[in-house]
Amino acid sequence: MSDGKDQYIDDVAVQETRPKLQKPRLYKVILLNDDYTPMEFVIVILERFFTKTREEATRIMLNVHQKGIGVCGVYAREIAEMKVQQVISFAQEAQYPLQCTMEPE
Ligand code: TYC
Repeated sequence: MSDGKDQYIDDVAVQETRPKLQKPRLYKVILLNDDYTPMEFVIVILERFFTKTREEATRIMLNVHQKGIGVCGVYAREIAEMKVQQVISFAQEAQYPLQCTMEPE
């Protein structure tokens, strides 16, 4: 199919490459503080679902504990959605009120 942009070289149609697709938006996965979820439980979540070292996980957890909110990682939309669900399910199973959400970067 011709869009009028084909070039003809030796009677062969050479189509221009398509314009590059936009890069997918990235999303911050955000953890919220509460008074009931144990610190150790939050650290385990950060290690298990966000592949943080114990030191990084402790730092992020304490930051959320002190500031009320904090970023666990930045991902493409589908990955961020999956991580939010994993955290919420894991916390629900343990009957902790931990909240996790996401927002575009
Ligand atoms: N504030 C909780 C406590 O004192 C710990 C905590 C940290 C809970 C981070 C949630 O996202 C959170 N046990």
